[in-house]
Amino acid sequence: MNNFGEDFIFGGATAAYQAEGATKEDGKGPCIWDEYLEKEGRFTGDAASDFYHKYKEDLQLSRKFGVNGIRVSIAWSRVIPDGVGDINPKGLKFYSDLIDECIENGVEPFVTLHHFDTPLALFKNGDWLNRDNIEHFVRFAKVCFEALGDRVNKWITFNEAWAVAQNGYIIGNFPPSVKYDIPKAVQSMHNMMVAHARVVELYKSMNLKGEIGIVHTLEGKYPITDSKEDKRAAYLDYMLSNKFMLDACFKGEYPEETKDTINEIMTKNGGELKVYDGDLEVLKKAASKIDFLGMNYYSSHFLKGYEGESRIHHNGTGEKGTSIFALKGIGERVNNPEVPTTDWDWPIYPKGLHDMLVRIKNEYTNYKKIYVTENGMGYKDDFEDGKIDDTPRIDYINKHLEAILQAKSEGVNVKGYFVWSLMDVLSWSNGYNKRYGLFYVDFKTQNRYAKKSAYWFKKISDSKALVNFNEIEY
Ligand code: BGP
Repeated sequence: MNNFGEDFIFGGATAAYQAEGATKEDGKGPCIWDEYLEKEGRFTGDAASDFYHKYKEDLQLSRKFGVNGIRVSIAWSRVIPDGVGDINPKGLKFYSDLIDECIENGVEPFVTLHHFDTPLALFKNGDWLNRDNIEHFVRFAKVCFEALGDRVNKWITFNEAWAVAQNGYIIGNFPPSVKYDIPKAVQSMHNMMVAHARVVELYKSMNLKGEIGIVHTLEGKYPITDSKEDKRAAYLDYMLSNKFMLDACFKGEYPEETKDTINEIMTKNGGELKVYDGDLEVLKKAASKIDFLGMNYYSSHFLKGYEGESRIHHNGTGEKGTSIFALKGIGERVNNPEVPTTDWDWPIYPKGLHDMLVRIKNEYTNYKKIYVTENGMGYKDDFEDGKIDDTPRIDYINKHLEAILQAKSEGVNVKGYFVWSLMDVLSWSNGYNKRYGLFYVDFKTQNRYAKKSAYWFKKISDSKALVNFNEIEY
């Protein structure tokens, strides 16, 4: 199969905090990242890619380069500055204008409600470990549905609950910078799954014309050898990072095997999962109503059995080969010499995308459709007089698109692909030198320049099929 289909979305993804800038403008309240990045002192999100002021230009560029879908997220603290109180009309107006501009340019908006940026006060209250925040989130969602639900047809509750949990409580490279606390990570994931389910319920009760789903980051987990220990490590990592949440969203329960395995991991790490009265009923109802799965895919991991204490070094600078990742009670992620990696040590493994898509189709037979909502390659682009030849990125995306076509030919219903990112944006734990965009952003002037990948992407979008990138004139 070489054709993606007439209605396939060829999109570009962004997120509010990474793109908008204007962190203190027009009544926006603070989110946790303002305080966290200031304390860290390496870079800030104050200007980011200035999408708040330049979104029209970005959407015109999208149209010009065949990008017919965009992921944007709504900054909760732009709409409700302290997360719980008064609504900020200027915040809502910004998103309303943005949506109108998307529609005018023929770029379908996929709108995420939570992309890592919990309002500061609620974050300090415990973020997703505080169950009261579920209610506040449902109210925020209602405000957004009421204001934009007439025009937005694709809603996403959460972006990557696993990243929120893993980075905040296990790796410690996201606020609140806790390390190795697997029990907190699992509890916050469960609470987010309940919040997700409540918002799905709410949306369906409002009889709006659109669809609602969730975005998970789904990384393949492969044993590095055929040994029993390595296979077990891959299995445990898969359970914790992928299956726990997929079961919550698409089965509406934690089947015995998932429950037992998660409990085993929790016990080894000195904790216990608390499932509150009514949680499972809420999950069950939403599982029958969810319209799509958004899947972010960058990488897969190769696992080795590991019996020691947790040990992690996060490579947040692009110094190749510096990563360490071993988790107590699970396993160790190791280098596979046959698989290339990015400068940030992310294995480049398109087969993992294919395998995961097929696995979803086989294990969650009630899934309706999948959008690959993020995929792309972090790269230190060279800017040569406005020319950015990013052939390695093109090669990366091309291979992942091939994997999607392969999965489609095996019957997986994939309806769209979003490059992370539309233009260069802030990278949460790396700053501005880890670029992903189809459009280069000069962060001093905020000028945009189309990279070679943008020209190639246009050809694909126009023909709805893969094209040879060696033939792209640039
Ligand atoms: C995903 C996030 C995005 C984006 C991307 C790239 O997890 O949803 O927001 O940041 O990863 O990650 P990074 O910027 O760390 O390279």
